[in-house]
Amino acid sequence: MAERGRFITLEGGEGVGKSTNLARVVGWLEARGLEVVQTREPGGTPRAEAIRRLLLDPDEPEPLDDDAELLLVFAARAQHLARVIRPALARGAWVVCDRFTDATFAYQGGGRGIDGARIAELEAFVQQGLAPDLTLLLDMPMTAAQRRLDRRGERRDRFEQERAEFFEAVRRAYLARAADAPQRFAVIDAAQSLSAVGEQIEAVLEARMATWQS
Ligand code: Z5A
Repeated sequence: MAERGRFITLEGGEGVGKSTNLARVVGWLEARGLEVVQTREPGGTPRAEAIRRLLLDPDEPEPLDDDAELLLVFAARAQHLARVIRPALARGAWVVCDRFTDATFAYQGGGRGIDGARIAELEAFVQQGLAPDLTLLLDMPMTAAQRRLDRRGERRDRFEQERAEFFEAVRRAYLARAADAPQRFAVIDAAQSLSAVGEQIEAVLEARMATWQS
């Protein structure tokens, strides 16, 4: 086994199956005797979860300024890193996180149109060089993912109420990031059946584990 904990993130648009497959990743790692911390962004600590509620609340009538949204995302991340992610990695645990900074580049960058260089400045300030070891990008056409969410029937949060163009821009931004960092990213075809998606993910984990152990 690797000597230090690894940091794995799951990314992608709404309804692509991040939460569903996160459980599979955690189970796969735990079956190999690893201590795994399962977490999510925005959130992962009580204060960061409070910021998540501010970000997602669809009922707050006051519009949220794009820069304020960006800073709230990074405030939650700073708390999450300090209280959960860094301590876990330091003691050798593996961290599996539902979304991280690639979501900021996709949603606040691609979706809202904030300059990527400004996001990168905050990334450097908050993360001090810490980055995921592996990012599983679950990719599929947004219309099909929306149908999954429609079937689930839950109330839409503030992001989920955005227009189709917003989600197309988010998807393009994710794919551009994956193309820029092919060593870190694995792009998963999330339109396939649950078992086929799971098999793709396990194949990636097998291959990465072999690299990390060598
Ligand atoms: N956000 C941001 O703007 N900036 C940031 O930096 C960060 C986040 C970190 C909350 O994220 C919001 O925060 C998010 C971006 C913003 N925007 N939104 N909305 P979130 O991760 O909590 O929200 P989400 O993406 O909407 O989660 P989700 O709707 O739960 O999607 P999911 O986790 O990818 O999907 P799922 O729950 O696993 O699956 C959805 C349904 O499809 C469910 O009924 C499954 O049973 C079903 N499913 C899953 N896989 C399959 C397959 N393969 N076939 C058939 N059905 C399937």
